[in-house]
Amino acid sequence: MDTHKKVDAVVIGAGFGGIYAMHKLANEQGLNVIGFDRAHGPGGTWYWNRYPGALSDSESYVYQYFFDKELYQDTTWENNYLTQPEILAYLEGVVDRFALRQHFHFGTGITASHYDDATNQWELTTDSNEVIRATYVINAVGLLAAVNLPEIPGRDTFEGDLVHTAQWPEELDVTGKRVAVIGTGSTGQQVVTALGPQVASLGVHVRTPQHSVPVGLRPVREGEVQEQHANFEAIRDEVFGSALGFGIDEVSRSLWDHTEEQREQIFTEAWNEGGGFRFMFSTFGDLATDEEANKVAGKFVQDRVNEIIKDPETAKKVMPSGLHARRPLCDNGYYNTFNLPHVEAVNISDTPIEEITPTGIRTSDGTHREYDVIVFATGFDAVDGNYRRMDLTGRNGVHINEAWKDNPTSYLGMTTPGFPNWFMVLGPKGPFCNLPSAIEVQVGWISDLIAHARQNGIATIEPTAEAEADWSEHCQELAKDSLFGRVDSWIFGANIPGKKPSVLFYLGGLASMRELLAEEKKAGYPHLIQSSDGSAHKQELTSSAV
Ligand code: FAD
Ligand code: NA7
Repeated sequence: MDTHKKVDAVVIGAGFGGIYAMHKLANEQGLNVIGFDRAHGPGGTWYWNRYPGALSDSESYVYQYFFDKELYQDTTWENNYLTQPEILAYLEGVVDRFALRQHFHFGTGITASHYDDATNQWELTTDSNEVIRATYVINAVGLLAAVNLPEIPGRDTFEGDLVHTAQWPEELDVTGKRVAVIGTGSTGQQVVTALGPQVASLGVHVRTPQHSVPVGLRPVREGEVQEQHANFEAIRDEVFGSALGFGIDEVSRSLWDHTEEQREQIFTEAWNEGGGFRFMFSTFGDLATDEEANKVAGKFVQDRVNEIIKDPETAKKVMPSGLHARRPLCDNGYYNTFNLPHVEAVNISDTPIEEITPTGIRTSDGTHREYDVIVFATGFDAVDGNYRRMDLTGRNGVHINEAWKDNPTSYLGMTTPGFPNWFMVLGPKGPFCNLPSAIEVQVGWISDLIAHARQNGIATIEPTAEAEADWSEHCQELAKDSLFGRVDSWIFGANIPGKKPSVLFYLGGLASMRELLAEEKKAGYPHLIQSSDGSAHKQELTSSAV
């Protein structure tokens, strides 16, 4: 690549978001676009998360692109959920099908993005010090892609294999080894369940036990996929016309309008069918907002845990308590894994990890457990993490950390004032739902906006400060009713030491989001500053700064 190459647009990231953005801009609009990903191939989340047991928790028939009917109908799936290799193969196939590989530079990270006020262009620097100038930047950097590797004392002295689940080395074979897993969120539960039968011993380090229900993984029934293919339009309309996009019934009935027997029956049916979002949103409409109703659901899960885990002492160590208000989890036999004789639950809330030694982990009760492999299933610096990991400045050299010093924010989850022609896919305060569907909606909107700017001689486009403030307030307002904000999890940025918790999502649902976006577009983007010479926002900044 030439240094100081000039292109119309740069796409950062080659997951669901970056791939579709590239297709829209390069193929449909014919722009000159370069894409970058520090991964050595496409796939994003599904390139990186190769840990054993990695599985979608959106069902196969909705965890897809819907922009192309033939693509949907040419894709098949073996089970009702997708494994990591299947999703990776699918995304690689999409890249080839739409001839997108030629536009991407893999194995290349973007370390800096600076807006140049004089030229209204972005200057991006790669990790090999190449510089690219672009009119537009599309950040599809992932909302669960900035790895969180906690600095546990002694971490780097460990002489065995220490891996994060999102950086799982393909050659790592844990068969017959002594393995520790730290973290029991969605990922921890999947990796524990997969490794349990394979390893010599497994120490599961549990800090906050979470509620989990069965995923209900099963092979597709005969004719099921063909039927889904045939119903493409109906499925697409249901997904994009719903709040969550998960293809589940989103019920509004209250738990309190049902007898105890009815509740038990409804929960049992959902438990038997499987799926975390189904258990939370298809049983009763008030589990995410009514604390007492939520506790009833939580108690149902606790009762199942007590039934499944044979040793009561072990059950206690992994027993969820408190609100069932994190991202709803589902598993493929997680609780059952603790019945294996060589699997030990270590409650590190009672006895925190004191240090990692060259040969194992020492907890505060003085116990030292020896391990060959330590797996960090410790999650991500979610949503804004990857933005803050770049040296990123907008107008007048204002750094993203300064712009987002109170909280990471946006207008409509995609744009932010002072960062003209700069777009985020799944940025802060975007929809909380089945994410490929959110991505399709957002990328479509961004692409239309760029087309609008080009057709109308608009040099720069960015939201007004007022629009962003209103959007932020709206998101806060919607989040107020949700119990999810009352527990510490990545959904509210409350999983990283030192990170200030904040509202990171728009909880109004995908369908409402689509309506808002359509209105904004139809009205000619009234909340965006559209400038023919790039100067409009400077005036806006001056007046709002006073
Ligand atoms: P990603 O797929 O995360 O891709 C972002 C890419 O950007 C990465 O490859 C990264 O390397 C690259 N990148 C970031 N910064 C830079 C930089 N500075 N320079 C160069 N490259 C950069 N969502 C669901 O809706 N349903 C599910 O069932 C589901 N399961 C999940 C399971 C796991 C284990 C995880 C981790 C996430 C899951 N998700 C799920 C969320 C998932 O991340 C999204 O569904 C989707 O894959 C996000 O796509 P994306 O393109 O926005 O980001
Ligand atoms: P999560 O859901 O953030 O889970 C991370 C887990 O790691 C959780 O159990 C944490 O315990 C634990 N953790 C984090 N830091 C530490 C330290 N320092 N010590 C011990 N334990 C720690 O991440 P996942 O990858 O499982 O899932 C993220 C999303 O990806 C998921 O929702 C799906 O959408 C896919 P804690 O709860 O903080 O006590």
